[in-house]
Amino acid sequence: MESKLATPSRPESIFSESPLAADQIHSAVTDVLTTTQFIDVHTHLFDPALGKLGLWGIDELLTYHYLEAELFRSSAITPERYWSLSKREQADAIWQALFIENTPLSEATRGIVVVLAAFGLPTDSSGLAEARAFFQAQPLRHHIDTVLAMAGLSSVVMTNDPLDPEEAPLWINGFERHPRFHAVLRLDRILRGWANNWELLAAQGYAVDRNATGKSVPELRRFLAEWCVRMEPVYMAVSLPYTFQFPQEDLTSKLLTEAVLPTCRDLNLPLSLMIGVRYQVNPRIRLAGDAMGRADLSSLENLCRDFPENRFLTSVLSRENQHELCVYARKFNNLMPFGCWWFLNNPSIVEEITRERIEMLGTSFIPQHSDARVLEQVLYKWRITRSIIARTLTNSYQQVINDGRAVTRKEIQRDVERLFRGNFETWTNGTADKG
Ligand code: FIX
Ligand code: ZN
Repeated sequence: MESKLATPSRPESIFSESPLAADQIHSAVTDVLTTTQFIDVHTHLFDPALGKLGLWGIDELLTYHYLEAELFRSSAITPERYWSLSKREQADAIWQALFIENTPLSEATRGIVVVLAAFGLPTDSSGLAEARAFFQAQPLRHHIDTVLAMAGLSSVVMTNDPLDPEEAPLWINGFERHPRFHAVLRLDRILRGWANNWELLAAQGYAVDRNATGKSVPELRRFLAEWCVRMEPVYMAVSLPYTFQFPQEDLTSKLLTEAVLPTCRDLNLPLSLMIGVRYQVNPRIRLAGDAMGRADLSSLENLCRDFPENRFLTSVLSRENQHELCVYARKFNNLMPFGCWWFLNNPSIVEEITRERIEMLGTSFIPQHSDARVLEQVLYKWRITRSIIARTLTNSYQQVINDGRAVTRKEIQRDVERLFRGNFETWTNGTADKG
């Protein structure tokens, strides 16, 4: 009888290739990362059929809330004065303060440099005339394909709000879907803002009330089911404050338990939880005014344990919560950590988090998402991510070679596909593309 310790026979296909030498690993990993198309599992980009909701071009790139936050640190302009400017004047002010009067060293300013350079546009000119002319000349649908190809993405996952006064009517009227934009049913207004938003559901014909009593729960389930037919989302999602507690005597817990989680189970959809925001600590700077806080992740523990039939795609905003998230993922296989979200999306932190996740979870996690709000941002967010992951994976493969096990390129290909496609496709039942 073959002893347990015997090295398992190596399936011919993966190991048919000759093993890579340690000094061949980095170029093999880099090549595989560059030639493999990823799925961007969380963005704020929009199907071109959703019109002006989709942001692109140099003025939108420069007025990104990450750069607005940095503007107010490097210029005397007040937020009130800034908001009184036109989009173009705002972009000019940010270009002047962060790219002319200062060197673009931050992750967000470097991003602009990467995008301009990628299109062969000047990165140090006094003005933006040439860049504006270039972007204005791009036919959108062709530009989308170009940008996604340059970013190495087969598709992106949107963030769609069924109660947004601008977006909801577009879905209700219907439109021809772009195959590379997947929908997500975003539930912040329902799970975090019921008191202020229940009337929006009532206006769509659902018999709900302020305290979610009476028929509210079954009506909310009907709302979710009908919007899932309309949007065909790959998952439902919500961002939650760092103070999020579950279970709790509040509407968030009630609607999660009685409506959202059962509907996710019925429709076999994962729920994405993005935990750790300190909303609007400085409302004067609007979207840039959110901050973060360390969350008590025992709420996540309770959800994963008490709802084993539900799958939780989870990202946490606090650096201090990352290790806990890995530990919980080792306890619950209905928990999939994803991305280095928002304030964590900085190269030094992405490397730290990714190394820890590989050490604790192998390849059973989703390393990154872009959170792009402007189309061309995927260019720099994925370029920076690929270079970090190349270093981190190279280090891991060289370690296993030093430990005494050979590695082949096919294995690297398999692992990279799992990290940036397979895990998400499995969790979304293959509803995301098979690019
Ligand atoms: O809740 C979210 O999806 C966050 O990503 C955004 O609200 C945030 O403003 C952002 O753009 C982060 O990168
Ligand atoms: Zn986001």
